[in-house]
Amino acid sequence: MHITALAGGIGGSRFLVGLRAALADDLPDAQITVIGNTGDDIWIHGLRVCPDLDTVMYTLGGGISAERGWGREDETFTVREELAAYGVEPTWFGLGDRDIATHLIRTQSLAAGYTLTEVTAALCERWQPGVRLLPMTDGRTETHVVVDDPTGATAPDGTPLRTALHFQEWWIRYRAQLPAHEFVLVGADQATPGPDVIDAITGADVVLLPPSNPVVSIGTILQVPGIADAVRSTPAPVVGVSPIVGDAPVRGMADACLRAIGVETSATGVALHYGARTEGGLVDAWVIDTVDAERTAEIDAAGIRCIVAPTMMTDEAASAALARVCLEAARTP
Ligand code: FO1
Repeated sequence: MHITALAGGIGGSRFLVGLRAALADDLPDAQITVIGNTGDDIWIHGLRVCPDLDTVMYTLGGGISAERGWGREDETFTVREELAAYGVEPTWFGLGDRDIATHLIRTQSLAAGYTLTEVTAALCERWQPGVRLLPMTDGRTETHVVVDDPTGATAPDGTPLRTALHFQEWWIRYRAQLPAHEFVLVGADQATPGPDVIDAITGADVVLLPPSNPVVSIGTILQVPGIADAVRSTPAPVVGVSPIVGDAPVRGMADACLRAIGVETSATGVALHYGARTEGGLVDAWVIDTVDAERTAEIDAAGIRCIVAPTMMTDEAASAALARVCLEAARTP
């Protein structure tokens, strides 16, 4: 059985840990392919950093910092401190000493002509995540966020000037507190899906949309030409999990992202944003948390089969239970 999941960073990785555990018990021969978001990728001090790929790899490989949800456990930041002592920017990016080894290998391998898909597979040889991790594209793409200029600069008529920040600067330096006017995936129009990405979606037995950020993680993956159409057309059932519980994201700042694209921050808002596959959208079924149970009828009315279940992934068992709910939803037409 082949299961393919589009995943971003921390929320997606937690779900994947549960999916892997559920399948190990229920379907030990099942294979999981993860299509990872590369819109967060950034050049930092000459190193190519791929936050969402690394979060999936480290989390499933057992090397993640449980406290932060990103980067390596037992991490130190000596190089970062030394760079700051030289006055080298950016100082706001938490570049960890252990993490640098990953970025050095990736940067050197890319410079030698290997693709990001090949480099990711090579890095996963060490971490053995138990899934095949595919970058959404091998092309260079970066999510940039259009905001009012943080310096307060204005045009002669007094209107605020707008500037585009790399997503990481908006997310880390400004904690997503600068209202985003627009998210732009730079390079999207030239991007092509990584090798095996489309096959992994159209050839899957189940396609899952974990509770990653629907705008800058899942949404970014869907912007690579061909991927959204593959999800719309795959013969496999497509099951998504709401990243919003109550009227707030479980973690991160998905609400800041949803507001920017005019989507209501609710389990219903995101479901309608993805749309029902029977209406040309992306999902057949949508798992919402028990606190949102009263939204079932409005989601069903949109042509999306709504399933109510606990979606807070407080530990691996909870994540596995959620994954089982998704797999069950995929089995029942
Ligand atoms: N997130 C932060 O909030 N602060 C950081 O300094 C930071 C550094 C960092 C370094 C490597 C990496 O792989 C991830 C890192 N993240 C940091 C998380 C990252 O910004 C997010 O995980 C994703 O880009 C959004 O999901």
